[in-house]
Amino acid sequence: MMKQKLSLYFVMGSVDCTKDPLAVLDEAIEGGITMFQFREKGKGALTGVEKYRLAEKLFERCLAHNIPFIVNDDVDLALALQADGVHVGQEDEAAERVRDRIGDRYLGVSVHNLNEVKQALSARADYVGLGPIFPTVSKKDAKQACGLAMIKHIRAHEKHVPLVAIGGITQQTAKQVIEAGADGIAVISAICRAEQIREQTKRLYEIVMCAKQKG
Ligand code: TZP
Ligand code: MG
Repeated sequence: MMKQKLSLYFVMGSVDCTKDPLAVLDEAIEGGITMFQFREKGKGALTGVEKYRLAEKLFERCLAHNIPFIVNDDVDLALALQADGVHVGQEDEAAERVRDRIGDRYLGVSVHNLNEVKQALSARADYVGLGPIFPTVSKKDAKQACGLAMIKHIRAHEKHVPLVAIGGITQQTAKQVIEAGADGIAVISAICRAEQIREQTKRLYEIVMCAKQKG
């Protein structure tokens, strides 16, 4: 169930978009995304009531299409909206505490190595997000790219953990990422910066699904 939802995980905030975020999300949904994360971060990011209003509208779109709506690093916002879940990084509110606050909503945790995967699992995370796999333009403070080898390493030791890979993943690399053992790909720019969002999203979806079927 979770592994299916992670197949094509779209991460986005207003800063990532060159056009209306609602239009971007609509096209991405038409293209076949299976999960969405509202990540309102970086220079020029919305805050307060503006952030809340945008989140509310994006959530509405996801609800209408049965796409899980996850909030990055803002438990209060997730609870206020009754969102489907929360995603936190290693420097954010501790995963155990987030789990206690959100009950059985989805909990995702960003990880960079096997040790962090084990910690996330003991904090009762539903999935882990591993990355950056490749260099990324979308996260200023991203750690060094860990490569496909880290996916293989984690999968060798944690056979069942729902794992989504993130960071610099494109149509050219999606297949290798799945073959290395990821259950899905999480992308910002491969969708946000696509000239034809619906078409490019559809192509990504096909690549992931095809690779997963073979695995
Ligand atoms: N965490 C690790 S890399 C990254 C995040 C949020 C950014 C991914 O964006 P892109 O454009 O798909 O490389
Ligand atoms: Mg964070």
